[in-house]
Amino acid sequence: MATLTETVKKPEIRQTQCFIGGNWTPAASGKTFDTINPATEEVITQVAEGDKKDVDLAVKAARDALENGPWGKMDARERGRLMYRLADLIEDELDELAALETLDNGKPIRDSRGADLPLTIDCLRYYAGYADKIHGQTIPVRGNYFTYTRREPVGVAGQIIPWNFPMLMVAWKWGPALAAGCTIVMKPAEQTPLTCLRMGRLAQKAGIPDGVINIVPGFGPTAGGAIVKHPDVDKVAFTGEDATAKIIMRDASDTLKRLTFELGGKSPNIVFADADLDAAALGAHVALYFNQGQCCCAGSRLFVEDKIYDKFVDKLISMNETRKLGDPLDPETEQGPQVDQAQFDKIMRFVDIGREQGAKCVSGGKRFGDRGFFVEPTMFTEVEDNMDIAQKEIFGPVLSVLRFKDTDEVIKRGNATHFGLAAAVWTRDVNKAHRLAAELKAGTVWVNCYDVFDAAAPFGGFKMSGMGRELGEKGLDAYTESKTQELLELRSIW
Ligand code: TXE
Repeated sequence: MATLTETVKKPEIRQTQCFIGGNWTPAASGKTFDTINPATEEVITQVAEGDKKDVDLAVKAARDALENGPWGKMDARERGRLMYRLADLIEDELDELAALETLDNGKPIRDSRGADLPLTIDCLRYYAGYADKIHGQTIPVRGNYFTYTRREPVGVAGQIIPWNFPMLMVAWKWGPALAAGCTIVMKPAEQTPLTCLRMGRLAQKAGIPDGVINIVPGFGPTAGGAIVKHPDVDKVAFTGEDATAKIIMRDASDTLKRLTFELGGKSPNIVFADADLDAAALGAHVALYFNQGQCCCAGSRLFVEDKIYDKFVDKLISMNETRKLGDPLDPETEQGPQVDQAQFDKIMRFVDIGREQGAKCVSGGKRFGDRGFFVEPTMFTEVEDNMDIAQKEIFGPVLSVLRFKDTDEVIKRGNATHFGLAAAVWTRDVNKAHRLAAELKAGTVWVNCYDVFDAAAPFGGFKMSGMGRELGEKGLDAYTESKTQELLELRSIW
């Protein structure tokens, strides 16, 4: 990988204000909040702290852009063209945006350059291509009627996103919303507002009309809550914790908003003795430790078949020992800090609980260094199903390794969770692979691979891991209303 230039190491911070109706404005209250570099614990900059007043203005701008601006009348293909242009502008600034993402979030630059940015661009291009392919149907009803459906934009979409993949989450939300012709009020996570705001600027440069995209940085209960409760927001798309989704569901009930949720997980990653064990070990390592363990689909319950358990655990320990932690802007770094103090504290509490409940910590278990929110890659063996570290989402680099003996048993145990986001199975036996893929209750099941994402493949959760799907053609459903139009066929009367 090429060495980063000094400019990229210190990306310029250009947008820190609310983006409403095409204008960059301070919060109405005049308040700001600090955004922190998690690798150094230093303040990067202050960002406008939007709340209800700013959300009200943003919703008004979004409604106006939908009903009175050029967006509502624009040819679908032209909408797509503007989205392609946005993707191109992001690509032009790839290195700088990747550095900004790393600065604000702490993820290694090799990941922001190699994964977050390319996936962001790809997602926007995928949905740009969909803008003029959102079709209705003609339907042969009884009687002399010509009946057809049209898919209209759902309207003003409120979008609330987390901090673990800040730019990518913007693309997952903007892509289908813009393709469908909606307008947007987005709230980025308070930990990582910078790249979302920069994308607002690039959208403006791409020619996306004023008011189509509005961004209100701020906190959950205030700015987020105001979006959820606003009577003129038609739909809310949320990614984050299941506990927050429950609040959102209650807050949205008065206005009966359309809701889509992408929430947490405790995904089973199942390794059979007949698998390619080197590939499975690398897969298990990446499945959990990628992005500092801050992935909703992290393979956090690793089930390993009894007869290979010890050998497999040894392979995992040696990978943890050589994992390179440190400055996330160093292209060699594989693991950066957790996003903030709260996440760091939550993870360290789980490490204590794991020990107290009798699991064996065989790797890591401590803070790394004395500055920044770094946690050593940590692994527990002899984990039992009822322990907290096997039940709850830790969202950090803490792997729980469980032992199993046979297929029926592991399917049952794999499904014994209220989550159902992802699952994986490693085996050379094609029958076993198909059986597990069918019987594991999860939105995505990977076979002999993990974390394979593509804008074309729907993603989302069973059970308490979510509602609805993002990505793929399915991802458009949440942003369209189906309208049935019926016309009496006059010629049949004549
Ligand atoms: O999540 P929140 P947090 C999980 C993970 C993590 C835990 C807590 O286990 O440890 O959640 O993280 C906004 N009304 N995931 O506290 O609070 C908030 O401002 C409206 C899994 O960061 O759910 C932010 O923009 N909005 C996950 C967004 O919701 C509200 C990714 C997510 O924050 C709100 C992140 C409210 N009342 C965390 N309260 C995944 N599925 O990928 C908060 N928000």
